[in-house]
Amino acid sequence: GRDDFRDTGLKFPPGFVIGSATAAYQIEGAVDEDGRGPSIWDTFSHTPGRVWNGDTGDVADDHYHRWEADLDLMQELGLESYRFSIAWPRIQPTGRGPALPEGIAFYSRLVDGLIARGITPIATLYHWDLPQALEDEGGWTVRSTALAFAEYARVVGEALGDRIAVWTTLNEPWCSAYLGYGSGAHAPGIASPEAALRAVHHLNLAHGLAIAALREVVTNDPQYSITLNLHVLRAEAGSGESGADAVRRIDAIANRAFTGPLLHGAYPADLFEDTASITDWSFVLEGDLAAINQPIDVLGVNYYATTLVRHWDGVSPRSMADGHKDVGGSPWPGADDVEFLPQEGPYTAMGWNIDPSGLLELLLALHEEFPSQPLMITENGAAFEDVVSFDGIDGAPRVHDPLRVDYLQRHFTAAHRALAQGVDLRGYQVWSLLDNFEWGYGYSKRFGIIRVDYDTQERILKDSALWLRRLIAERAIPSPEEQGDEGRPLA
Ligand code: GBH
Repeated sequence: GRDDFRDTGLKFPPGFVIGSATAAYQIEGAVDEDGRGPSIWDTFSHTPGRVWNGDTGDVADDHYHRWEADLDLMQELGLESYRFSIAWPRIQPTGRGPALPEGIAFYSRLVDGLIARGITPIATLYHWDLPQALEDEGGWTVRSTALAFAEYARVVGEALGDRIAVWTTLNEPWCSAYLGYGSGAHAPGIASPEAALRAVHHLNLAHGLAIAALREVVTNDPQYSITLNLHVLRAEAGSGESGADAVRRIDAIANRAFTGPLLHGAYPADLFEDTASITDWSFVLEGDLAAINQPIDVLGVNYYATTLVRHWDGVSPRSMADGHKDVGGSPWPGADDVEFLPQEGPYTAMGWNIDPSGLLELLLALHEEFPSQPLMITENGAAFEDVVSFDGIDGAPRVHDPLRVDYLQRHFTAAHRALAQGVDLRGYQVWSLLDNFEWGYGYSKRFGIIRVDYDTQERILKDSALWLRRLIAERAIPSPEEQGDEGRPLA
């Protein structure tokens, strides 16, 4: 029906690239190998009390050693693209200096392996694993980190710049700035509104400088991009003007703080006003906005859930039901009088509400604000409490994950409706290929379409992986009942 987003049979056009995504620290493991330096996530995860159960990325999915078998799984699923990230500390262990040959070699093999299997490589330069040595100099709160990032982009571009189809500079700078330096829920675990806003700007600057550096060294004709987690904001029903103002406030800090400089060439004036008691933004130097405002070929969009807000009266206990752990700081500098409300279910295992209409709304809004800007869904997916059953061929282990299949079907439907309404949407990367290290939640949350047994490192294709294989093969949304029964364990 039209309302539940459970359409089937919808065809995706040729050129709409369907694949899956991961990030280095979440899957690679091998943190002490081949000269890799420590990152802020090594430090953070090894600090007691920071990550659920004391989990770390030390081993993760052991993808650093199992990359070839993982590429074979991607091929078996027929993935058209694979979005992965490059670990900065494997390339420059201290964040500066020449590229480490072993680090380059790993990603070079990976990229060659993708191309040999007909899979388009989408490379993200930064998915949160800042070299610890740069954090020791101030991390994203200081300008020198943005300059170092441009040098890192250059050395990676020199090595891989003949083979990458899409370069993404940063993954979700919102998380790096506001969870890393504002709330402290993510590495480096700092809780300072001023630090968070400084980080916003230096991340934006890093993006712009990195694109310029890449353009100087790459030899093929790639697409350049950045991936944002834009918030789809809704005001509490009946909250009137104060609700609308709460939306405006969060929209400024969460969304327009990035799309403003990146795509319009300016920070929004209301952001400066809302945060005036925290900073005068004097770290924005002359020329920075021109450097940031590089044309990009595709804007990456990560979408999981919507956000519901209202104005807080300052008296009643303030609700922060936004899925964030209470870690002391706020990820919303300058918005202490906004409340985040619980939303209508159903929910994923993260507690996030499932609402594919939010994805459609986001794509349509972006298309309206930036009509000539191509878009790509660089992450969408869900964690659920998966159960392994032994009802495959010869009692082989299977994972029946109908909730994930339903989640994906409904969000692919939203994407298709956006296409049908004229949005220039270029593709869809499902988060995630493998169960992996879910940041502050450690291994307690499973987002994979492939199950990982963390004792044996065995991979099992979940029903959702088989469903995606069918979608790609037919270029149409299959119904959940049409998944087939081909699941089997793979070593
Ligand atoms: C992405 O972060 C990351 O890129 C990826 O590494 C990660 O594994 C994946 O998603 C799953 O978490 O809090 O209810 O208002 C997403 C982080 C999740 C932060 C959604 C904002 C808003 C929903 N974002 N969250 S809610």
